[in-house]
Amino acid sequence: MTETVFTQDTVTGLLGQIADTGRDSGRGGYTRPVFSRSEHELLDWFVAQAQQRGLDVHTDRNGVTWAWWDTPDRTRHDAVVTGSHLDSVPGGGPFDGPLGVVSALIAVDLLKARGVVPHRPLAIAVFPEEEGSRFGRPCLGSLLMTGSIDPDTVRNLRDHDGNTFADLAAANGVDPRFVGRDDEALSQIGMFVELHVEQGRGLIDLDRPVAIGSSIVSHGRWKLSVHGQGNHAGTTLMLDRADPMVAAARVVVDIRDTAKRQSQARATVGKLQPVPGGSNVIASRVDFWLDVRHPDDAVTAALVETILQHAQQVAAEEGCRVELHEESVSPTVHFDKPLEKQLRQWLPEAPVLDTGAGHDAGVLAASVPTAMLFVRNPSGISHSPEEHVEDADAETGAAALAKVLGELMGQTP
Ligand code: HGY
Ligand code: MN
Ligand code: MN
Repeated sequence: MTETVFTQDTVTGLLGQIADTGRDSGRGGYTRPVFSRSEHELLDWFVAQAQQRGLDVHTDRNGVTWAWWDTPDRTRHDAVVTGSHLDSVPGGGPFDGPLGVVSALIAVDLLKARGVVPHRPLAIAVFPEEEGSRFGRPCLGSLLMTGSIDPDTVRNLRDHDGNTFADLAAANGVDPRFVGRDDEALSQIGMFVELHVEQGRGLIDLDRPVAIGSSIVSHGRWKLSVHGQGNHAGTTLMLDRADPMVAAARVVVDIRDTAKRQSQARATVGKLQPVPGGSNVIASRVDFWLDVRHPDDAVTAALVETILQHAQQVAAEEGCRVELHEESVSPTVHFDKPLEKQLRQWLPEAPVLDTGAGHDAGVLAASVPTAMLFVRNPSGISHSPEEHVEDADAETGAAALAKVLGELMGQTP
C-alpha cells in the first residue's frame, strides 16, 4: 500500500507559489495594487490555501478577507487574529505583506500538527490597500473597519486613472454603500498579532532572526501642488518663466535639508507629477507627495509647517504659488504593553524594536490589544526589489508566530 506522504509546506515554499504574481518587469519587484488582477490572484490563492487547511473563509463588507479556525462550539469572540496584507507599493519587494499572511498559514500547519484544539478561535485577516498605493490612504481596510476614516471620503477617493474607490470596490465585490466601522468584526477580535518583514537593519545589527515590535513612529502624507505658468520650452526666455518644476525641485532639496537638521526625522518625496508633462513643455503645475515621519507627533507637525513656509517662499521667488493638502496622518502608536510582556516571555531571545513603517496593526492598536513580530531582512531595504528574508529566518519567524498564537489560543478567554 503506498503511504500518503504529506509534504510539509514551508514559508519559502508558499512564497515560491506566488513569486510570479504581479511581477513588474519595468520597475523590478512587484506591483500589486488593491483591486488589481494580481492582488485578486493572490487573494484567490490565499483562500484556496486557507480552505485546504479547513479554515472557514469569508470577505467582509470592507473587503477584509478572514480565514477562521473555529473552536468546537464555533463561537467567534475573543479571537486571536493574525495576518497582514497582499497589496504592494509600485516595484515593491516579495515579503512586505505576504510574509505575514504566509507565515500565518504555516503557523496554522504547525499548530495543527501539534494537535492544538483552540480554546479561543484563530483568524487570519488579509487587509486591503495597506500601502495606500492606489487611493493614497495607507491601511484603508483597517481604517474603514475601525471607523477611523469617513466612508464618504473613501467612496470618493480616486486612483491615478480617475476611478473612484466606490466604482472599483463595486467592480470587485465590495458594496461601497456598506463600507465603514464594523462593530461585529471588531467585537470578534480578542487581540491582533501581525508578523512583518523588518523594514530596516535592527535585527541584522543585533544578529537575531526575530524581534517583537514596540511602536510605530508618527507619519503622514501631504500633497503639494506648485502652480506656475505653462509655456513653450523653445519660445519662452529664461527670465520670462514661472516654472513650477524649478520651484518644486528647490522645495524637494529643502525638504531633505530641513529633515536632516532634525534627528530621527524622515522626510521623503517619492512621487512627483508635472502637468501636463511634456518634454518640450514648461509645466503649468507640479504635484508631489511628501511623507514625513518622527517618533514625536508634534515634531512631525512642526516639520511640515517649516517645509510649507519654506515652500511658499521658494514659490514666490520663482513667480509661482504652492498649496499643501493633508492626505493622511497617523500618530505614534505604542503596542499593547501586557501583550508585549507575554511575547517577551514566550520569545525571550527576541529583542524589542520600534519601526518607522506603518502597518494595519498600528490602526487596530486603538481598538484591540495589538502586537507585532519582525523577521530579519539582511538587506535592511524595503519598498524595493532588494527586500530580502533568508529561508531559515522565514521559517523561524513562522515558528515564533506559531508559538505566540498557540499560547494565546490556549488561554481560556
Ligand atoms: O508606508 C509604510 O510605512 C507602510 O509600508 N505602508
Ligand atoms: Mn507592509
Ligand atoms: Mn509597505
